[in-house]
Amino acid sequence: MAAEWWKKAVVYQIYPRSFKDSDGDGIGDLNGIIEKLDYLEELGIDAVWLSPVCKSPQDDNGYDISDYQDIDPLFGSLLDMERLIKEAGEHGIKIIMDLVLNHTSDEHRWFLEAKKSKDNPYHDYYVWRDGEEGVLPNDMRACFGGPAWEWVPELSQYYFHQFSVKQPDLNWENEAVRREIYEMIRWWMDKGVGGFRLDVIDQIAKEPDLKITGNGPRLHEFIRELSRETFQKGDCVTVGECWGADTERAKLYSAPDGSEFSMVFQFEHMDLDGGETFKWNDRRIDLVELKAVLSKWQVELEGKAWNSLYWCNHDQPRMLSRLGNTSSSYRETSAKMLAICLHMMQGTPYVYQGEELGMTNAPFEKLEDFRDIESINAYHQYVENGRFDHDTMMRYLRYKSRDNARTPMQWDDTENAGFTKGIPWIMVNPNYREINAADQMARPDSVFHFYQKLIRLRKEHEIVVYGHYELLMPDDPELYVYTREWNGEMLLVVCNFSDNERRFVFPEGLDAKKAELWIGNYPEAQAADDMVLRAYEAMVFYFGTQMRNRAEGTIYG
Ligand code: TEU
Repeated sequence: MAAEWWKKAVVYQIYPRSFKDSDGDGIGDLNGIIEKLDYLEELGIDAVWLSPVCKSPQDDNGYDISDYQDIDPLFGSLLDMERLIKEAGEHGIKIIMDLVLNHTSDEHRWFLEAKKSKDNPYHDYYVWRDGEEGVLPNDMRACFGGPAWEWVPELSQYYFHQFSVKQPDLNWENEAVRREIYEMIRWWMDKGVGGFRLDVIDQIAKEPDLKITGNGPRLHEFIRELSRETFQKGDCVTVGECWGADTERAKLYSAPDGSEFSMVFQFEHMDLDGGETFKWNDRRIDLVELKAVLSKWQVELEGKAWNSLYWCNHDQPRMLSRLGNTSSSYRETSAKMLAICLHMMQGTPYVYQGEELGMTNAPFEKLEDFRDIESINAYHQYVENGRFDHDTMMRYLRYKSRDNARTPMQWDDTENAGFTKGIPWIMVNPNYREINAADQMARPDSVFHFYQKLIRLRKEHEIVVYGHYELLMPDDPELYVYTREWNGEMLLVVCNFSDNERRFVFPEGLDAKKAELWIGNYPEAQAADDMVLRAYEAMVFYFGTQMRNRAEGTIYG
């Protein structure tokens, strides 16, 4: 396996509007991020993925870009961005930008031109269909509710949008669009950007007449051209957001020859509690299914592609509220357990802001507390068509809304969690008095220091980066146990996902006396051949000389 830098890296995701506000307008900004570079360096991360900061009317919090080559004044200026890239570099941190290439804002210059007439040179930058008012080209729906077609009376045409009406889809069939995009990316690369996260990139090769959005017929052709014309000219890390990726596709996206991306974000583990009403329910993820999915990705990609590892991002509720336990007795313990479980796997881990503090979902009370277009539209859709009553939908929103991830970063226990001196754009989670960075940085047993240690272990031991993964006890509904193996060394990772005490017997052939406890989430933990795991207990044991005989399936030391 080639030793690309990003295989050893840990990435931290920042949602800029919620990270740190430096100018008191209630919205986080680039200078706020610069203020916190010491914090990020202390955590030990190698790169920051910034959710979009380009110019945008903010209909979808920046995922609707109106100028790819400028910074939105809410966040600062191009000069601030250049300073961030430079100063982050001085802290050993690369900046990964978010490229939203499936669609632009309807306020992008290209779309404003495109709307002027059918023979405007920019018209064909977007996806249009002739039609009649009220008679839609087909019944495709947009991800944020409503039809995927919007009528433009001046042209007697509909344009296609997979997301909001303010996010018209770009027409990737048009070579001129692709060329402009490549040029823009190279411009950012020249500014010293270390990589890119590619928003819904598996939806660019759409074929609306065939009702195809994801995984379109020309998808990999487009991605290879994109990669060749841009990323391959530098040393970028690239991660594609691919809701439709299975392990077979991931092997194309993340092929070791570098012809597409470094890796992709897959969503199989995030979708395990989805269902007929999309994500709107209050189901819990089943551990046996979770283990099966994550293990499939670990095993099938080994040597053939590269995994990204994540529990949280700006589109997901907090994993601690989903799979862990947020009661005061177990919050930190279960946050650490989740961290161990993910960070000892093969792949590049992504830490979402606040995850390293054990931040939780927020106690939103009213619909007016929400800011997210998806959540608000879903409320109207499901309540107005009678599918759910108000209380049920509010319960689902509280559990699953994207806004759970978007409440401000909790820096300290002063007003607004130290996030802003102004009025925050979205409520601050009132638990900031207990959960905040200042407290955790001062406390050696905090979640923050636990993440710091896990990140350090990855840096110090190749087995964490490259070790071969194997799942043990696949059917156990409460324990997640796996091993990693590398050059005669072995790790045993044991996680109790339940609040029950659980007996755990060391796998045959592994001698507890030879186990070195690398890290655990309870004080006074100790290896024993037959042991009792406490609620949410998790441990990583290292064996210097243990080997598995693959052929016989036995372990010997
Ligand atoms: O997300 C892609 C996407 O499909 C989401 O809308 C997803 O369905 C939803 O978040 C699940 O709750 C990306 C961005 O990450 C997201 O923030 C944007 O809203 C979206 O693309 C449009 O650009």
